[in-house]
Amino acid sequence: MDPAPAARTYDLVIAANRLPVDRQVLPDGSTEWRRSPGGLVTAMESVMRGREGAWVGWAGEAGEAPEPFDEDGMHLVPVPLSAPEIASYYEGFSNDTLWPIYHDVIVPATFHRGWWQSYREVNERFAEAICSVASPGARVWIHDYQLQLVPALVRERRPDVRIGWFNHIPWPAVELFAQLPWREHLLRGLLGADFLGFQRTADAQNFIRACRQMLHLQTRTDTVHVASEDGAPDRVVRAASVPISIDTKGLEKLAKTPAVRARAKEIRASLGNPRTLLLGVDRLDYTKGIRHRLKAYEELLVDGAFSPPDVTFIQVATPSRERVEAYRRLRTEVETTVGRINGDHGSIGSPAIQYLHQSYPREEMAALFQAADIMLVTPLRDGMNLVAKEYVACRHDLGGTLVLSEFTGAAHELHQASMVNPHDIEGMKQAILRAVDSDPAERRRTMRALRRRVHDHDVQRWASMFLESLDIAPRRPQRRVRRELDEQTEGTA
Ligand code: GDG
Repeated sequence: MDPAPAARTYDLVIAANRLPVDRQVLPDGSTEWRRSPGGLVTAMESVMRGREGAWVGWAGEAGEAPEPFDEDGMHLVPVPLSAPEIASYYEGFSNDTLWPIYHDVIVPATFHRGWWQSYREVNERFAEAICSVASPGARVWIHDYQLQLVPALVRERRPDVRIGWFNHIPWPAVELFAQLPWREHLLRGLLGADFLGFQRTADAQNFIRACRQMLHLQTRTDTVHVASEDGAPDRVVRAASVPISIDTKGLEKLAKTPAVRARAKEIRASLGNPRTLLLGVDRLDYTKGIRHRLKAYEELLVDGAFSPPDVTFIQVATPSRERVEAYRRLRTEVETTVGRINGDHGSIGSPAIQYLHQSYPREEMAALFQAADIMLVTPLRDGMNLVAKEYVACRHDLGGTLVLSEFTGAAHELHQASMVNPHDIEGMKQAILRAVDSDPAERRRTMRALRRRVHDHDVQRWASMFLESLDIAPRRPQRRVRRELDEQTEGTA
């Protein structure tokens, strides 16, 4: 860790709820920062290479934040969060108010005015931190639903910078968004940006519709016209889809290593070399459709369609948001169901389902993907779902079948997957049975087509497309557009 000069500024500033590092305690009690392995970090590495970049985010621990520091060519600016703020801004407003609303209210959203107050305060703090490190005319790229007020807060302070925001999760239908008591504030916060990126065109369109219906702003296909309030010129904000992806080459390289290949074989052997191995990999989140998937699997066992050890199922459910009540309830439900399935259908040495409430290194995930014949990705709603793309990237052998929910962003790209509606349990059972009996030549053809898509559209391409869209986004209404808007106004007056 190198101390950084205090007043340095940067041409590219990334802001996300979390910094891309975790503090590790070493055996001698000292601590060091380690780069976290997520896709966002990899994507940003590729855009930051050769550039001077800063990253603003929470360091992951309550209380005072460490001083800014340089790590692997990136300037990291920790934003402090107190323990009550973690409960109100992060677990509360972000994960118990916004998350359910933006995911079709699969569970009811909780509204607390105190949480909103805290969300505003933390967003202010992020905006301050961004402005302190942004060079004149810098590009500022803000990530996700935790920071929706930041674009306008940065613009107020720094009209010279270009501001982009990317939403990793869906944008809900207007009727659902309308439930939020603070809906206008959130829209106004985002409209401080020049460019807003979404996973799907439908998400961008939902946002534009919300601006039209709730703020009565004029909109065109993919732009919102923001009229000036204080004599400043009118602005135009563009909202469009830029679907995120994975570091395809990096993951494929890992999946091809002898160690990962050997581990994939070992996993299958340890399960008694089943004819068919099913796999689910998710954060333990109610949006991921884990309960629906288990129901389909259990019914197939009850029907006698197959039985272990001939067919078996590994479900990795990475611990997530364990202090939020809806997540605790989900864990109890999933674990009760897994217990029942194993009790009814397992035998000594061959459980019907291997349930793992743990997180694993990347190598182990790549081995699991390679070992699995059928990958079950069945969310009820998901912005993209990177697991689906990761499975495809790891199948350099062209083996395996991807069963994919139509309610994921990934379904809009991975057309050749076996599509399912997770609410239709019967349909899901049929899709699993078709995958079990599928023709190997057809499977290879399908996997080849899926792999082409994931190769051509990787995370590096996503990041450069986002920044390009930010650079070319129109800031002012073009004359022709302005004339048309004026005509529309006259027409409606
Ligand atoms: C949000 C949106 C959107 C999971 N367990 C382990 C592990 N993982 C990795 C997966 C994958 C990532 O975590 C999860 O990404 P997803 O896309 O599946 O889902 P969210 O966490 O909900 O992410 C989502 C995404 O943002 C990006 O924009 O796609 O829609 O909800 O990469 O592999 N990785 C390791 N060990 C684990 O145990 N190493």
